[in-house]
Amino acid sequence: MDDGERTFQPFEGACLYLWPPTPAAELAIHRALEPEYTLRRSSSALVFTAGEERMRQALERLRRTVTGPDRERTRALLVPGCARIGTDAIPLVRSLDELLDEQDVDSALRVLDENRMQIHFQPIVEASFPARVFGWEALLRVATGDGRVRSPAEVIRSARKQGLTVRLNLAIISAAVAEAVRLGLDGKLFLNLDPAILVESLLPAEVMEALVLEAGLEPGRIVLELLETLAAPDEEVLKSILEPYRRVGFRIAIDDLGAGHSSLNLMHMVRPDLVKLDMAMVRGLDRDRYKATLVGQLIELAHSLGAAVIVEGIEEQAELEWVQAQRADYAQGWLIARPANPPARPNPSL
Ligand code: G
Ligand code: MN
Repeated sequence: MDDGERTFQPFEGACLYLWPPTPAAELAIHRALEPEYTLRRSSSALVFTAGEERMRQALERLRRTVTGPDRERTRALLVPGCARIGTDAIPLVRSLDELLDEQDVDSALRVLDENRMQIHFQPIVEASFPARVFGWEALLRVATGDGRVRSPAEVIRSARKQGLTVRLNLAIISAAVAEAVRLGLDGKLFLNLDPAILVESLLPAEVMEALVLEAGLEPGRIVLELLETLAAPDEEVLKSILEPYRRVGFRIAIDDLGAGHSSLNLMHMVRPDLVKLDMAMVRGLDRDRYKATLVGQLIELAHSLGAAVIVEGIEEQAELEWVQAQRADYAQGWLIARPANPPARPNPSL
């Protein structure tokens, strides 16, 4: 990935070389860029020259209109400063698909290299004493560079595509742990992990343990949130994957329970210490008897299996009251506090 650096140095002007594999792909590229942008033809390539802003717009048009095999099979080379192409350019030629990914603001590689990750924290409180903090969920936010902050979904997707899931997760966890220590946060620290990391054993328990200890945190304070999109292998395999993390003291939570299809199945495979009920389950349940019954039963079910229940996404007083009445253990949501850094303490009027 060393050569990646060169491609997104800020450039004054650049030349984009494209080698479409077929006349149809060539046509798609012409359609994407013309008439606003003019394409030249060099001996074998289509060439487009522009300043930084115009190049960004052109890439955006290509991103929107050139799709599928045309995008994967077109070779592309971006030459900052339009220097003459020599043999040193060979390793920089990639598919148009990869080039568009790399140049995207949400490219995981760019976000990492440009240090645009921020960690926000949202308190998880005791349901019946919302002023009492049980722990904090670390949430990744990405600075766009123009002062705004975005949710990380695109960056996470991009990391998967660019093969950077481990690097991104490691960076998030390290930053979250360091930031929690710097801010002197109390209670548990909830970390969202890409399920693939665990299933493929890409960040072994020993590595995570060392990382946490070196930052100055007790592993017993860490809760790993697993998404139910966990591509669950069979039960025995999953148990043996999770075992080492439990042995070093991490707790396991199932995140977003009720948002997908496999939740109950996952529940029995993971035997979580905590479950987080998805906000879709919670929204408006004080006005919907059917939903209320379902959630009430889920809370009871979790309890009888020995898991504590966190209800997520609480936005209204009535939702919190309902959740208290159902004896959920913990609560999280905008009503209590929004994710922020510096973190916001729970709303004292609850
Ligand atoms: O998948 P997971 O549950 O980890 O996602 C948590 C996301 O939900 C975060 O991005 C957080 O900002 C958001 N969030 C937290 N509390 C609330 C809430 O009360 N309402 C809504 N709509 N979103 C919330
Ligand atoms: Mn979560």
